[in-house]
Amino acid sequence: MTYQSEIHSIDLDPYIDGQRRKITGETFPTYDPASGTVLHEVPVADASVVGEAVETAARALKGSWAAITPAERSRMLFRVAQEIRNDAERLSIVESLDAGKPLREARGDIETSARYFEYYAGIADKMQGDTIPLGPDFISFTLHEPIGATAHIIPWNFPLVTTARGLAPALAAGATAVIKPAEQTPLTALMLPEYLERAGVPAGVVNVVCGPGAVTGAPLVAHDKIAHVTFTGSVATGKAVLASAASHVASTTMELGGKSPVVVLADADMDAALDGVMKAIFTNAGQVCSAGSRLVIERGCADAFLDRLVARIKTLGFGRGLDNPDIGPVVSHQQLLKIEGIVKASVGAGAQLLVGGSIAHPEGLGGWFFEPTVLLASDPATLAVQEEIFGPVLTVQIADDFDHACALAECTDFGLVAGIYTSDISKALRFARIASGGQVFINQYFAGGVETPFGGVKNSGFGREKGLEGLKSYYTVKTVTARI
Ligand code: TXE
Repeated sequence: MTYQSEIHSIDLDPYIDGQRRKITGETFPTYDPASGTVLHEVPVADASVVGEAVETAARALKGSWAAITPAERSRMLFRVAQEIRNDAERLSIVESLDAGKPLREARGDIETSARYFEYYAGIADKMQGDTIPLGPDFISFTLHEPIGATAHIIPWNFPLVTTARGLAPALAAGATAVIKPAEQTPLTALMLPEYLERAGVPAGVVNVVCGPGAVTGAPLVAHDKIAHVTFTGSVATGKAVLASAASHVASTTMELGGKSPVVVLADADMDAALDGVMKAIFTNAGQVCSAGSRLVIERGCADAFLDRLVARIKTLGFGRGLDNPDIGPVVSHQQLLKIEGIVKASVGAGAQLLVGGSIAHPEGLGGWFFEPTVLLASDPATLAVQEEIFGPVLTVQIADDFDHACALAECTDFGLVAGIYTSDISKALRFARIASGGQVFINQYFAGGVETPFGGVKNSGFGREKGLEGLKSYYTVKTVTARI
C-alpha cells in the first residue's frame, strides 16, 4: 500500500486566521525516510507570512479567544482530543510515513497527542488565583492572565506530540499560538487545523507556518508580538532562539535534548534491566530527547549483561515504519551522516565496537538506516559519550561500584532524565537525588505520561512541560490590592 490518499489529502498551505493562505514561490521537500523519496513539496512561509500569523494570534488573544468562557474553552479542548482520536489511524499513518517511525509508535504518539488536549481541557476552567491576607484594611488577590501570543518551534522526532505538549496548555491558559513544525516532518501539524475547526476553536487562535528554521522559525521567534517561545531542538539552535527571544524580552521554555544514563547495578532484576535498556535506546531508532543512550553498568554483572544485550540486538530487524519494524530509518540523510560521524570518531579515539557501527542498506529499502550499535567507551571524554547522537547507538561505561556509577552517570553537560535498575531502594533514591535532570526512572524507563512534569537542567534546557507544571509557561500572575 502506498497510502497516497492519506498523504495527498493534506492541505499544505500556511494556516492563518482560520484560512489556508495561498502562497506561491519557494517550497521545501518532506521525505519518506524509509525510501528517501519525496512525499510532498510544502510552501515556505517567509517573514511576511510569519508576521501575518503572529499579528493574527495577537489579535485573537484580545478578541475571539478572550471572549470565550473558560468552561467553553475546556469543552473545545475535549472536542479537539476527540477529533484527533476520530482520525487517529490516518494521523498515525502520516506520522509513520513522514518521520519513519514504526506504526505502533506513531499510534502511541497520536493517542498521547489526544491525551494532552484532554488533560489540559480539564484544567482550563480551574485556573484560579489566590487571596492574600494583608490585614483588615486591604483585600488582595491574584489574577492568572494568558501570557500572550506564543511561538512553538517543533522538532522532527515527535512531531504531533511535541505540538500538542505545548499547544494544549497554551490554549487552556487562554494564550494563542503560532506553530512552526520541523521542515523534516510538517504533515501532521498541517492536519491539526481540521480538528481545531471541527472542535469550534475560533479562527486566529492557532496558526501554522512551515519552512526552514532560518527562513520561517527565526522571524517567528524574533517577532516582538510573541510573548513566549516554546522550543524543542538542539543546544546550538536553542541558544540562538534564546538570544532572539531575549532581544524583545519574551520568556522561553527550552527542551534541548540529552545524553541520559541508565545505571544497572549488580543487584538488579537483569531481565527487567535488559528490556529497559533496549527500550531506552531503540525506541524511535534512538531519536528521543530522553533516550537512555548511556549504559552505566556495575562491573560484577557487566560481562553477562553485555553478552545478552548484544545477542538481543543481533535479532533486531529493519523495515519501513508502516511495516512495524524493530528499527525504522532515521529521519534524514543529514542525521544518518551525523550518527556515522560520531561513531567513527569515537572508534578512532579508542572506543570498542561490540555490535553494529555502520550505515545499513536493508534489502529493498533505499532510505536512511543505521545499525543498532553498542560502543564500549571507558574514557568519559569519548565523543559518543558526550554528544547527543540521536540514533540507535548505546555507549557502555563500566563502574566499579555505586558511587563510581553515580559519578559516571553525571559525566556530561546534559541533564534531562536518568534511569537506574537496582533492588536496593536506598541506592535508587540516593541516585534520584544525585542525578541531574527533570525525571528519574527507577526500575523502568519512559514510564509516566502527560501528567508527569518533564524538562532539563544544564545543557538540556529549562522550564517544565507536561503535568500542571506545564501550564506555568502560559500565564502570568497579576496581584490586585485594594484599600478598603
Ligand atoms: O535541530 P534544530 P536539527 C538534536 C539532535 C539532532 C540535532 C540536530 O541531537 O541530531 O538536534 O537536529 C527550528 N530560529 N535534537 O538540526 O536545528 C527547526 O526548523 C528558529 C534534539 O533538526 O534545533 C526545527 O523546527 N527556529 C531534539 C527546530 O528548530 C529554528 C529534537 C529544531 O531544529 C532555527 C530535535 C532558528 N534560527 C533535534 N533554526 C530534542 N530536544 O528532542 C532551526 N530552527
